[in-house]
Amino acid sequence: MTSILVLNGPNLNLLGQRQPEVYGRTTLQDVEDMCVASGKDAGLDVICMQSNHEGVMIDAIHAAKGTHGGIVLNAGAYTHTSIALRDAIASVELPVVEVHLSNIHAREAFRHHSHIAPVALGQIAGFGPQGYDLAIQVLAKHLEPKT
Ligand code: DHK
Repeated sequence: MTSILVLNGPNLNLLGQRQPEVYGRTTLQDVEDMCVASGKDAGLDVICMQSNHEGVMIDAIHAAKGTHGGIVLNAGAYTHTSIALRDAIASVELPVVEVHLSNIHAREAFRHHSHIAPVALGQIAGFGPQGYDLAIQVLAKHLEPKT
């Protein structure tokens, strides 16, 4: 079965406790369990990982090449700052769906720009944890063998 990586970045380990009015009350464990279940429905094995460290995330993206068919990525604040993460995604040439729980375009101006978006298949923002489910469905469709 094809596998995909669901990679969450800095501060997302605090989901459920962190600014619940912005990020909701769902914990990261809940999100990851939901991703595994969505993957199963879509015929994908889902491997979840979270890191607060940019370099660890870059290593995970490199390691995904040859291991996973694609990546669902919530890079947290690195979305807005990290050219290194963008370069890692461009280097591995894997389909990446960018996810944000909150609608980054309706928040502070510094959150409106994403370094990830130009190298991603697309971006899903503002739908809370459901965004991960949508991203997995998009990736599953994208990874379907073309006949
Ligand atoms: C999560 C973060 O940690 C923020 O830094 C981003 C994103 C938005 C989210 O909505 O999931 O700006």
